[in-house]
Amino acid sequence: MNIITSYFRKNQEVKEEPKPSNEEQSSQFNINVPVILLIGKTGAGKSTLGNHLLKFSGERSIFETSGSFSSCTSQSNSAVYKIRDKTYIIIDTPGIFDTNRPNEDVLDEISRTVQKCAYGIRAILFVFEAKRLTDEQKNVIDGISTFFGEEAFLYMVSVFSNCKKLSTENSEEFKKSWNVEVRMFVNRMGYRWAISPNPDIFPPGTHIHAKCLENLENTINSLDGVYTNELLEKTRKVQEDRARIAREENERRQKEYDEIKITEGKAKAEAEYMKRKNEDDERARIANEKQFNELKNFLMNKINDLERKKGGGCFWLETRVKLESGRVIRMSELQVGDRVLSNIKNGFEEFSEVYLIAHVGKFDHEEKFTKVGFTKPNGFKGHLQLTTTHYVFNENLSIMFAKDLQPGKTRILVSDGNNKLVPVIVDDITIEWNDEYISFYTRAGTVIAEGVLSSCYDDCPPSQSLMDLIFLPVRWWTVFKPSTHREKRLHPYVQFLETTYFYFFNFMARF
Ligand SMILES: Nc1nc2c(ncn2[C@@H]2O[C@H](COP(=O)(O)OP(=O)(O)O)[C@@H](O)[C@H]2O)c(=O)[nH]1
Ligand SMILES: [Mg+2]
Repeated sequence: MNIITSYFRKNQEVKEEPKPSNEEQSSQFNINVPVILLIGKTGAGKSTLGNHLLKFSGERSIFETSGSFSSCTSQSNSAVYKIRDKTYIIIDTPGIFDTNRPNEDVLDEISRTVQKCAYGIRAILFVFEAKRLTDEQKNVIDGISTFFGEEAFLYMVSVFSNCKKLSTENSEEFKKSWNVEVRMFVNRMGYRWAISPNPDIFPPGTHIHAKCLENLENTINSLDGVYTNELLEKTRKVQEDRARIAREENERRQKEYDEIKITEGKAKAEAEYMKRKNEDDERARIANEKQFNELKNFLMNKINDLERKKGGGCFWLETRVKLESGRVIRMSELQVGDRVLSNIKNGFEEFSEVYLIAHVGKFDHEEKFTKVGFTKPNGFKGHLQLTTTHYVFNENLSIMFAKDLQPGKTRILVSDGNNKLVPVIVDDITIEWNDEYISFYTRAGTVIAEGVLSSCYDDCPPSQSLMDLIFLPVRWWTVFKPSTHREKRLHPYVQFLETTYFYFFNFMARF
C-alpha cells in the first residue's frame, strides 16, 4: 500500500510555526530516506508512472504530466512513497539527462537532484516508450553513467510505457517484440524490467493496471541495498552535519526563549526568538547554497574531465598508413572497411580491416601529443605523432605508452621497406598539441603508422591481448553489421569502455 505523507517542491516555503517549537525542520534537510529516481526522455511517461505508483492520478495527480495544463516539468519534484513498510522519496526528474552536454539550468537541476539523493538510490526507473531505443534515450544512459557512475546500472529497472494491450496483458508476447538493442539494454540492467500501464487502456482500478505496478514494486523490493557513491555520501555527510547544527541552534534558541520569558515577558522573548531564528535560517540557506554550488562545480569538472578524456588516445590526422592496394594514405582519408598494413611477420605484410572509427576530425580542444623521432633503416628521419597514452610496440613486442619511450634507449619496430620490422632506437621525443586526430581499430588491433608498429589501443590496461578481448563483442558485431560511425563524437561502445575503465580505475585507486 502506498501512502503519501508529504509532498514538497523546489522553492516551496515551509509554513512556519508562529511560536517556537523543538520540532523545527527545514524542507531542504528532511529528505533522509533513499530515493527512487524516475528518469527518461521528456514525454516518456515518467510523471504518469510516478502518479500511478503514488496512487494519485487525474485531477489529484502529484506530478504534473504533459497532459495537464502546464506542459512539462522543469524541476525535479518529489513525494514520499511507501512500499509495504519501507519509505522512499520518489523523484520525478524533468528530462534532465536528455542531452549529453547539460546547460546551466540542467546542471542546477542535477545538483538539486543529487542533494535529494544523499541517502542513496534504491532504484532508478528508466522509463521509455516501448518502440525502440533512440539516440536521445542513449543520451539519458550516458548522463546517468556520467553523474552516478556505471555501478548505478545495478539499481536500474527498464520500464516500458505506451505498450499495446496484448503486450501489457502477456509479457511473453511483449518480449517477442524486442529488437536486439532493447534486449541488450534490458540485459545490461540485470534483466529487470516492468511495464507502466497505459492509462487509456488500463486505468487505475483495473486488474492489469494493479498487476503491472505490483510487478514493478516487487522488482524494486528485490533490489539489494541502496546505491551510493562518494559524491552522494559526501553530500549526505554535509546534510547530516547541517541538520545537527540546526538542532543544536534550535535548542539554544529555545533555552534563551525560556529564560527571557521568565525575566522579561513573552512578547520580548518571542521577538528575540524570531530574530535569532531568522539569522540561523539565513545561515542555513547560505550553507545550502554553498553546498549546491560546490556540487555544481564538481559535476561541471566531471563533465570537462570526461570531455577531455574523449579526446584521449589518437593518432595525428596526417599520419600515413599503407593500404592493401599499395597506396599510402593519410589517416584523415581512412574509411571503415579499408584494409591497412597492420603487421609484418615472417617476411610477409599483413593487412587488416578497419572495423571501427571511434572518432575523427578537427576538435575544438587540443590534445597533448608525443612526437616520436627516429631514424628509419634507410637512413631517413621519421616521425610518429600520437597521444601520450597511446601504445606502441617495443623491440620485445611489449606495448608501451608513447610518453614512456626513452630517447637513446627504447627500440621501436620500424618497417625497413623490404617486408621486415627492424628494431630502431628512438632519437627524440617532443611534446606537441594538436586539434586534429583520429582513433580507429583494426581487426588485428595493430597498425603500422609512419612505418612504426603501433597498437590501436590507448589509455587502457597494458595488455594487447586483454584489449583484443575487451573489443571482441564489437569486433564480432561489426562482422554482421558494419559500423557507419565516422564522426567527432566518440563511438558509444568506446565511450562505454572508457567510462567503465575510468570508474574501475577510480575504484581501484581507493585501495
Ligand atoms: N499512450 C500512452 N500514453 C502515455 C503513457 N504514459 C504516459 N502517457 C502520456 O504521455 C504524455 C507524457 O507523459 P508524462 O508522464 O508527462 O511524461 P514525462 O515527460 O516523462 O513526465 C501524457 O499525455 C501522458 O498521459 C502510456 O503508457 N501510454
Ligand atoms: Mg514529467
